[in-house]
Order: sequence, then C-alpha cells, then structure tokens
Amino acid sequence: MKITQIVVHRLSVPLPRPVRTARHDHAHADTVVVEMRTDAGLVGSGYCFAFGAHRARALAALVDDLVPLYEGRDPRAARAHFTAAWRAINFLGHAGVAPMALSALDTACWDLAARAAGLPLVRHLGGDRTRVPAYASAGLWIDYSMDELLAEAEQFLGQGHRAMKMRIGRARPAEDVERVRRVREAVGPDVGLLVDVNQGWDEATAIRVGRELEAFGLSWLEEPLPYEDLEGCARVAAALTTPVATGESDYGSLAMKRHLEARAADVLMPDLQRMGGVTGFLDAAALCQAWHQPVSSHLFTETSCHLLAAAPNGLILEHMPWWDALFTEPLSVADGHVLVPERPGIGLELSAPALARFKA
Ligand code: SMN
Ligand code: MG
Repeated sequence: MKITQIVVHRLSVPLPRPVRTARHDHAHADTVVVEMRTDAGLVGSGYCFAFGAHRARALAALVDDLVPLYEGRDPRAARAHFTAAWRAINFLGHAGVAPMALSALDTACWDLAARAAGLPLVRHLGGDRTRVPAYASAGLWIDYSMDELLAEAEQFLGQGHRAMKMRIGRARPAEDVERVRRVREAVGPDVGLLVDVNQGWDEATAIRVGRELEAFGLSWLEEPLPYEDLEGCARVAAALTTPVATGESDYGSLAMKRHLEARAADVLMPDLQRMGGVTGFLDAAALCQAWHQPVSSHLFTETSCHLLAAAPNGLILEHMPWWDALFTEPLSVADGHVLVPERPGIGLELSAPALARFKA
C-alpha cells in the first residue's frame, strides 16, 4: 500500500465565542488539515492549528516541506516515517512549528495504518476500551459572569458530562476562589471539577491560593506556573493535596521525560501536536506509565480518545468540540465518557462542505 496524494487545507475555524484565559484571547482556530490518500482508496486525516492566520501559514509551509517524506511510502510504517521526519526537522528544532506540522502528517498516517488493518485506532494499538472518562473543556472561561458560569456548568451536565474544567487566574485570586466555590456548590460534590490557571501565577500565589482551593475537592489544578518552571511546579505539587496537572505547552516526548524526572506534576497532559503526533504521544504515555503516573490529553479529542483508551494509565480525556464541524459527525458523550468510534482508523470522516466553508 502506498500514500499517493496528500492534500493540505488551510482553514479558519470560528470558535463559538472568543476564548479568554489568563493567557489567551482568540476568536478562530487557524487550522491546517492533512488529507492523506492511498492507492487502496483509503483516506486518513490529521490536523494542527495555531491562533493567528499568519502562524497557520507557517504551519502549512512546514507541512508542505515534510510531505515528500510521506508520499510514496507505506502508511503502515508510521513510526519509521516519524523517525525520519524527526531527524529531518533537527536543524529547525524539535519544538514549535516543525513538530506541530509533523503531527498532522503522523496522525493521518496512523489513521491510515489502522484503516488498513480494518480496526479502530484504539484496537490497532492493542487497547480494548470502548469509552474513556472525559471532561467538558469548551467553556467556563475566565471572563464569564457568575451567571454565565453557573448556566454553562448546568448545560454541560445536560450534555452528559460528569466533569468540567474552569479557567482561573484572575487579577484578584479571591474572585477565583469565590467562582470555584459557587460552581462546586451548583454542581454538587460528585461532579469532577478541574481548574486551569494557564500559567497565570507565581509559585507563592500557586501555593497560597492552591491551599484555599483544597476545600473544593478539585480533580486537578492545571498549569499553575510558567510551563518551563518544572522545579517550581514540583514544589507546588508537593505542597498541595490537590493533584497538579501540566505538560500541554511542552514539545516532544522527551519533554515529558524531563517533567517526570523533576516530579513536576501528578498528571501529565501531552498535547498531540506538540508531541509530533500519535507516535510521540504514545512514547509520552509509555514514559508516564514507566513512572507510575497517569496520562491525560490536551485538545485533539478525535485522536486522543483512541490513544487514552489504549493506554493502561489513560486517566481522563479533554473534550474540546471546536473541530467537530470538520467531520461528518461529532464524537458522542454519554454518562461522563466519550465513546470511542468503532469504525476503522480514528473513525471520523472529513466533511467536504466544511473544508470548503472554512477555507482560509
Ligand atoms: C487551552 C487551550 C487552548 C485555548 C485555551 C485554553 C487550555 C486547555 O489550556 O487546557 O484546554
Ligand atoms: Mg490548559
């Protein structure tokens, strides 16, 4: 089997409302989709994205640059192609746009490999779970009014979620504590509540406010500090009983190894595109397993659901539906879980009308 054609689509995917955190303010996800075709008639897909149209152009340029490493190859040798591509991006670097661009190709290639085997990606990887615990992540933004927070928490429960993530890190931490208190009170003690600081605090604030938040039984406190401060994050994790999560902003599976060596957090959440795709994510999950730590995910719900379902230490999936419209049908959520599609590959097909509608 050979990869015969790789089509690269540049898209501007509108977000349901501008996204605000301690670090972000964006209205679109500027997305690069890879559609990978074979001589067997199979089509695989992967995507990467940035906030900002020019940045997405840079991603697309890097994808174009790497296409020759995949064209004419057998998609079932996805790891071998990843290894060659990782070597090829050495000069540009193993962080930033190069691994992000590679991730779209690597993911499409694994999608094809599983399709060629006639198996859902989770089973191609040796897993047997058909659903994974998930948390609602597309909301509870830092700029919401209290009423908006409480209304959306209620909405998430109505959609079948049993866990959800709030963004905190406001200028006055006392407001964060009050907002968490109100949401906890509204959803009750049995719903998983996670908070994400998006690197908005320093170490002293993280320990002080983290201690105040201990009363609310949070499932985790995410990215309390600038992402590269592994030692500081380790001290925050050691000071709190609430689990600390981090890892989404760092690049390559070896970055996860550095986090593990530093005991930076209780849960790592590798980001598919920053890992360079499925290959790097699998390596990251295996490293966490070797350190007896659970692994979560960051964005890229369509592929990450398979990867966490296949990982013995897969803890909880971030459910981020921003890219749902790119596919002919969305992932289903029921009773706090994302149902992993039973169809071959990632089990989702790109929607031609969506690719046309969002064209940048
Ligand atoms: C996040 C990702 C993308 C945009 C805003 C916030 C975030 C998360 O840190 O964990 O989803
Ligand atoms: Mg985060």
